[in-house]
Amino acid sequence: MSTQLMSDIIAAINEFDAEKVKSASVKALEANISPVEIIQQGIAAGLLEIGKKYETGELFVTHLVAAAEAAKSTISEVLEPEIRKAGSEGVGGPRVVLATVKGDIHDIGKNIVGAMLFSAGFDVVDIGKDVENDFVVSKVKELDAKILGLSALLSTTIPEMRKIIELLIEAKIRDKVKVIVGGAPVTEQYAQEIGADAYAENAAEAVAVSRKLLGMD
Ligand code: B1M
Repeated sequence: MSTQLMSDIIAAINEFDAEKVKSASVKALEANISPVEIIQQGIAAGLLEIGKKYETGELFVTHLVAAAEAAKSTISEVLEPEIRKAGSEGVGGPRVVLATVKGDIHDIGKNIVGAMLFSAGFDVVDIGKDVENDFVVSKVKELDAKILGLSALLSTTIPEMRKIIELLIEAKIRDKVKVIVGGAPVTEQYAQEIGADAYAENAAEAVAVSRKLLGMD
């Protein structure tokens, strides 16, 4: 049942059919599959297939856009509200500044990370995608953030993460904030290389490492 529903979502993403993605996701929720599982096993898996077809030249950027739109509407209208509803709504929790780095407009993963952190009680300030490095640092300072979460999906944009960490050092606030990095091309090793505090492979891990870094467990 659950495998069939996930296959339906993957197929709907590959058909760029937003209504089908939505109805299959609602069915999956009704079958007690968690919104996070629906995103990971269904929607993200479908997008991964689209990405592979783009890489081999079978699909074009317009297809990436169409698949992303089909995914985004279901996530924002159906699944994110479920994730947020289940949690403690970020009231009074440690503040997190979240951004997709400069030059990068991929924000589906970042938004899921934000919803999960919010649901886990963090006070999430999402400053968007394609964000200038100086702006990231100024927001961390202004909001006295305890965590800075950086997302990047392009191998050409991950170097911005290192630059942001350097700017935090220059601004003398590196010791005041924990930096967590994530996104498909980012690895544990890269996180260490650039002096980040942690790497998280997915949204659930972002919550776990944030809690760990702040000594909340
Ligand atoms: Co783009 N794109 N894209 N794209 N796109 C990829 C990333 C790509 C891998 C596709 C491919 O070739 N196979 C490839 C990058 C290759 C590379 O650099 N290694 C690529 C490319 C090349 C491009 C363009 C350059 C195409 C072009 O214009 N020629 C262009 C770049 C635009 C730009 O940013 N400047 C581009 C554009 C786009 C769209 C705008 C059309 C659209 C994004 C829409 C949007 O986000 N609003 C898009 C999409 C949809 C994709 C794919 C197909 C799907 C990405 C996605 O949303 N996945 C992607 C293929 C792939 O990922 N393999 C691809 C689902 C999402 C839930 O997963 O974002 O990985 P993800 O997030 C996960 C984890 O990574 C992690 O947790 C999330 C949830 O579990 N995570 C974090 C993410 N951030 C985190 C932060 C954390 C912790 C965990 O802590 C802070």
